[in-house]
Amino acid sequence: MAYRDLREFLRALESKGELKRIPFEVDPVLEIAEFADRAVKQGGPALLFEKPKGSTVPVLINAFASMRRMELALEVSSVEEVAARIVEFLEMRMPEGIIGKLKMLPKLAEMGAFFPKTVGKGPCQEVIRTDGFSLLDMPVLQCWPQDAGRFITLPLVFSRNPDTGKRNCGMYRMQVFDERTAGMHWQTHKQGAEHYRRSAHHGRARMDVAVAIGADPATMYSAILPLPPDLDEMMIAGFLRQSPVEMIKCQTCELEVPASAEFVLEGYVELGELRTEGPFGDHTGFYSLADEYPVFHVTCMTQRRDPIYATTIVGPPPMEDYYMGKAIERIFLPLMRLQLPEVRDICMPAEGVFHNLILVSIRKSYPGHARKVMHSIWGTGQAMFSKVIVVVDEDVDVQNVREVAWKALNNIDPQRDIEFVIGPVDSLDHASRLPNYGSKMGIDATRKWPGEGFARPWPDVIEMSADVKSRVDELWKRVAW
Ligand SMILES: Cc1cc2nc3c(=O)[nH]c(=O)nc-3n(C[C@H](O)[C@H](O)[C@H](O)COP(=O)(O)O)c2cc1C
Ligand SMILES: [Mn+2]
Repeated sequence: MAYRDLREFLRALESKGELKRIPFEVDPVLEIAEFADRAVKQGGPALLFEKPKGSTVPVLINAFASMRRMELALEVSSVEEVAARIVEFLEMRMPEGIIGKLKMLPKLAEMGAFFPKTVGKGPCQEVIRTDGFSLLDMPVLQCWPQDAGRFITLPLVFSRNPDTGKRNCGMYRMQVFDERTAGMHWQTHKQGAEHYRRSAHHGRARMDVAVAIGADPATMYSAILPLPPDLDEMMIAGFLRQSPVEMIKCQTCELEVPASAEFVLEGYVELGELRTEGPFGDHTGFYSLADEYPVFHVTCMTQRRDPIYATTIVGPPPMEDYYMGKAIERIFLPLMRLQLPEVRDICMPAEGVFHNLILVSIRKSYPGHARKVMHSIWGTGQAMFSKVIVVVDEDVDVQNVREVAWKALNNIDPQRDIEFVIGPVDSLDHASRLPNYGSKMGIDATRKWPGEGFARPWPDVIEMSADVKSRVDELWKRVAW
């Protein structure tokens, strides 16, 4: 049964021993972040701060910060189950004959259950304020010492594509500037930024934006998924939770938000109005530099009567977002394999902070195959940001970073096997020659073939023969260690 809202998820975490309540006062300025960092590094539970200094609203952090909690969030025993469900749908074809078609009906009905549903009433509007509210009514964290201020770190930012009318929901952090305005940190490649550009193109003065904070976990999680433009995150959230997301109309703008949200900020960005945002201690483990971003003006704040404030911190890995990203890696592998069936597995190690390193194993079938895979990854959605791609043969376990380092470093002739390309890079890359533009590197660490001009024999990896191993298994028992 899908969680109705954040608090149902919280109860599930608590019943599984995955939540710790902190009953004493802790400061949302830096102190909560230090608790969260230590907890995640020690494999600790989610934390609920019942008395954040200066606020009556409890703070939830690290709710997704382990594979176990990701599984609880998505109500699966392994995130691979989500991948398997996706494969099942992708393989679904209209069967022959009337009986076959009848058998399909339950599946199609299940699909209908994904589409979001509009409701007239919802807990997120138990309290509605168009005046007399402040963003600082929420216990918004300052995460790191050099941060420019307090940042809302888990917001679900809703906007509409003015060309197609399609909704988007992305997670873009928001720096609180004052009681009614915040920075809108949608990076240039993200859908919110594209809607902003399209709105400007249409000569509009303003673009409506609504932000939900805290909802059922599948809905929250859908905001970070690297989906194609115009694919509704709320539909995918419905697929993940196997129940429609209930959406409610905003009070002051033409957008809808999840009815179960804890807080909703309704408002707009003024086209052309920019303000300095950052620095912010980012998920690269470095501060992202201050830059110009649009300003979000809040016209109305709605909330539950007894809201919980959901947040996270990012910083030196691994942090909570590593686990959210690891689940993306697992869930999106079957989708990647639709386009690239030769891909056996992929791994984005924590130290690579997603965009810096992707390890890919392939079943190599023709000369230059590894390079084709690299270019395909650079040409696919947010995988375009991959700064370093290492392609290995299918007998290398990419989940084992030490094995990849050992085999890949043996297998390369650097001048021959490393390829540089120029193109878009992640906005958070602080080393690129220009913001958002720089070079990327592909390493072909597969065995080289004669068809690739490699005439020498290729050696085998050293391995003991099976019969000797089993004989020594017996003898081994006679050695007293
Ligand atoms: C905790 C967290 C914070 C994030 N903050 C930002 C951000 O400030 N700006 C941004 O562009 N992307 C941020 N992201 C990544 C986006 O949410 C992600 O790229 C998403 O797929 C964008 O959705 P879109 O394709 O609909 O724009 C963040 C992700 C997480 C998990
Ligand atoms: Mn999107």
